[in-house]
Amino acid sequence: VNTIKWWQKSVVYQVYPRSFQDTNADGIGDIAGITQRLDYIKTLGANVIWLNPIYASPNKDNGYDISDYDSINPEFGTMTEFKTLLDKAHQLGIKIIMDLVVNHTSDQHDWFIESRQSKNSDKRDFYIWRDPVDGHEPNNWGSYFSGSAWKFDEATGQYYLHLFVDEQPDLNWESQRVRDTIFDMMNRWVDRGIDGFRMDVISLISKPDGLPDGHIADGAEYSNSDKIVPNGPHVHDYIQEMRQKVLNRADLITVGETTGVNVENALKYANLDGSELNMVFEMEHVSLDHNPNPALQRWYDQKVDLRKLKANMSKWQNKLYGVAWNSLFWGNHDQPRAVSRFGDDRPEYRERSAKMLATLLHMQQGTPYIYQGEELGMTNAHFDQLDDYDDVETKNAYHYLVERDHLIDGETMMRYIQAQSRDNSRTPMQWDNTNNAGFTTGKPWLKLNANYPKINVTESLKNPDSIFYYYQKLIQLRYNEPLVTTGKYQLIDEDDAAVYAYLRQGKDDALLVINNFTDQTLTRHYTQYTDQKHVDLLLANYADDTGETLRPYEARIYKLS
Ligand code: TEU
Ligand code: CA
Repeated sequence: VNTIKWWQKSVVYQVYPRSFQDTNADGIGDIAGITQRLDYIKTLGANVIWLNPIYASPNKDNGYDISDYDSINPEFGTMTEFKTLLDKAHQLGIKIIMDLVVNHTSDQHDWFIESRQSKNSDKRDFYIWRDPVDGHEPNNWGSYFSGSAWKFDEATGQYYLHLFVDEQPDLNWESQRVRDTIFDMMNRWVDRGIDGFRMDVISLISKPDGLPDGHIADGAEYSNSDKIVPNGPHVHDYIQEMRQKVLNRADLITVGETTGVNVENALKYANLDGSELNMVFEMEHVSLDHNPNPALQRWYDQKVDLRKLKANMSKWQNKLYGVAWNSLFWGNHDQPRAVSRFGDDRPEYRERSAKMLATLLHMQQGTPYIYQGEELGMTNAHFDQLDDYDDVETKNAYHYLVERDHLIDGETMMRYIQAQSRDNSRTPMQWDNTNNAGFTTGKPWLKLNANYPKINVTESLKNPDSIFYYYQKLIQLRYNEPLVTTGKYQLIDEDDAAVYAYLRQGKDDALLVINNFTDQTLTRHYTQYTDQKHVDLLLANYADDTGETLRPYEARIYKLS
């Protein structure tokens, strides 16, 4: 029997520093702003914060292109300010985990600058260089952000691999020197007192032997790297080595962002035997609503069929039970806003459906992650001009799919961008109804969502019935009710396309969680589970209990004993 670890009972709040709180009127959120708002996160009840990258970076991909792992990007502040943030968080009982981006660096990192100088450079093998094949790219891999994953470098007549933008060259993890350099860097962060790492695309660090071509979908120019690169032959060796050389030094929380991972891979990455990471971010449940045309990947605007979502989430709940651990999330800085995507952001349903989604997710087994503003029910940006978007993935996709390859017309693409763009979740945090929502007194780096006068922290804290306070209760329930952590998951009625109901079974008790995923009033009987039981309503998103009648987006948690 596994003993419960602190990170299994934790709730993580994700802060996207750029968009959280600006304190010096430059329109960019900063570290001092996070420190200022720690009390807010404490009030919500999360006990861990994950910070998106705050390291030195030319910002070709908002900090995911790092030019110096040991310094703080001046636009966010200084190392001293970071230490203050860490100390104050610790005083409040909040841990801080850092984003670790080591699949690639910035092309402005010293290592790459040196690497590209000559074929004999001391750092040449820090990156993945290949000769042209028949005058073009070494293979047909596409970048996650459109176009080829290879860039030709005139200076030495070779291509380098970049799975993301050109300015994000991939590191060569096959080199022991690269690995040790990274592990040393991680150790310096552990020494600075941080509490863990969220490891960016860690499933991509080991490339398949021989870098073989992938399949090219109809209409596409390059193969989808996500189908060929993830979970390479040495990835588990590398992570186990990291465990030995870094992670075992402290009681850290580690979460691997594992694009392209399935349950079988996750059993290794996130095994409870402690040999690799604590948990993963898997992408399956946030890919079910992607375009059926593989050439268009995420770009689409249809909602997921609830039966598919149930089948997928249930698979993860069941197969990891007792052997591995998962994280639970609806959104992050790469995903659209949860309430707009999985719920219903029309004014009459927004709050109810946001609470329903939270119930559905937070009562599952795993460690929940709340993305900033989710606890307010912040919605997609609904920008209608391409110019209002900043995200490189979005801009590149428009350029390639519409302008270059003519796979889709501009109007349709704008609809897809409104549904799927990463900027939907990157608009500044909505604190109050003053100018720019209290995020900045300057010009914000990205436009705010126009609904901030209504949807903001001040409003939420005034209203005892707000989404915020509902999240607060869910978090307390996780801390106080062991079944939330340990109960065995059991899906009820997989064919029900409107209601997502499940049990978390204990030895003599259980939780029954019921979620109406629609705007309809429905009738459902769960008496076979409640018969002969003492039934307690622990939490619900309507004030009264109408029994077998489920109102639009109604969510209930019962304790059966
Ligand atoms: O994202 C990795 C990733 O593969 C996807 O989530 C991707 O961003 C997109 O959603 C695919 O459609 C991580 C970071 O979270 C992201 O912000 C970075 O841009 C990326 O890695 C590169 O570092
Ligand atoms: Ca600032």
